[in-house]
Amino acid sequence: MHISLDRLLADLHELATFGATVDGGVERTSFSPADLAARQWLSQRCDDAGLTLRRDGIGNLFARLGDQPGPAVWTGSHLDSVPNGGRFDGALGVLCSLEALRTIAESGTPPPRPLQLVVFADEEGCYHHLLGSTAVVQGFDADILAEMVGRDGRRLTDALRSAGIDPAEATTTTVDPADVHAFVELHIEQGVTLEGAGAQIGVVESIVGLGGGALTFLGRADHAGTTPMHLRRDPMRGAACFLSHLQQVVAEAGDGRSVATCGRLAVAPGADNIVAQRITVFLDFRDPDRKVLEALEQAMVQRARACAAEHDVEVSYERGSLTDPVPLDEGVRATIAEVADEQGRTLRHLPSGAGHDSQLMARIAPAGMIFVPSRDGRSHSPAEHTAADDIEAGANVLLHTLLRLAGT
Ligand code: HGY
Ligand code: MN
Ligand code: MN
Repeated sequence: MHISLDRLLADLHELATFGATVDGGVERTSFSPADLAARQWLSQRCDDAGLTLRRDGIGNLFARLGDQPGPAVWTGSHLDSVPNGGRFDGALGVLCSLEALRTIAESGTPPPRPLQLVVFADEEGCYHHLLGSTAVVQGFDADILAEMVGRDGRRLTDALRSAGIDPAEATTTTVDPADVHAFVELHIEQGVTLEGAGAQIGVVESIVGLGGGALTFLGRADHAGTTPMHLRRDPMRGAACFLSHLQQVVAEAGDGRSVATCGRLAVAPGADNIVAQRITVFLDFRDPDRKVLEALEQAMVQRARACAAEHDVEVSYERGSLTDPVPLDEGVRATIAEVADEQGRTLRHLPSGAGHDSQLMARIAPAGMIFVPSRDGRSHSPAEHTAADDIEAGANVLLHTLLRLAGT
């Protein structure tokens, strides 16, 4: 049994039209019109394939194949993208999962266990890092959900309503672990290891821990022309001081595998001719070891405090989320490696420096990931690309991994 590459590539091409950007990427931020349209299209494709559809209260989509009793083998990824992202991140995993389930359905020989495709909401953290899979695994209280505001300033509750979801449903999303036999996610590597090793299949060993938080430097709004430099309490100076030291903080507080960046700033009131009152520095920091991650977070906050004092402004810190690093399941990894080997694919075992929904699913079920190569390691950019023969290799390894986990 093998997938239909033509059909899979046609789906990939069509999906990339939702939120298409001029330079060949996609912009499908969570619950945007493009994201909602893509989810609608995907639901229709699942319906066409005879899968049974369900949506939960945070917007996760589920498409089930087979009504055999007992826990299902889950597979899937996400459809939302980062701003100005690529057409493969998340989308490839969803479509390879759909193609695998469609191929199994068409074979007419259902495996002993049911299978379920899942499309997780807001994996890219517009509202919360790995929102949908966190909701499946641990859930959110109503007051936490009510406070969530996206990068675009929209409240999550309003975004859910725009998707036709009653926010009250968003507090009842957790799944009984007994319903999940195993979880497998196919994803682009978003790094250079596979390409460098000439390997087509990556068997992911572990997923990095990732933290998000916001440092807010507070000064005093003043006239940009008439206020003498020595009288200013300009928060931009504190933020600039912190950012200029960030690389050194990571080198000193990290363990050589740590990374941190600021990909987004917010300035208020935000006019060229006003000395800013407030600037928020949004942080993304990662390490495979939770203790190092927390030490790095502390070191960044300390450095920010020193910079604020040096520049006569104040600073506060608010942690957004801290998602644990996880080892992936030995058994699922062995199955992926066996299947790849039987299919004559070159493989490589490697850790993931990107966060994935699998790191939440690993908390409730044996979870594994299949990586396929990224050209030049590029991702979170329209330059994202994976070659068709690597897509075919990955999708067939996924298909037979799912069949084996489903008891065939
Ligand atoms: O940020 C990440 O690692 C993932 O793309 N959400
Ligand atoms: Mn991503
Ligand atoms: Mn992703």
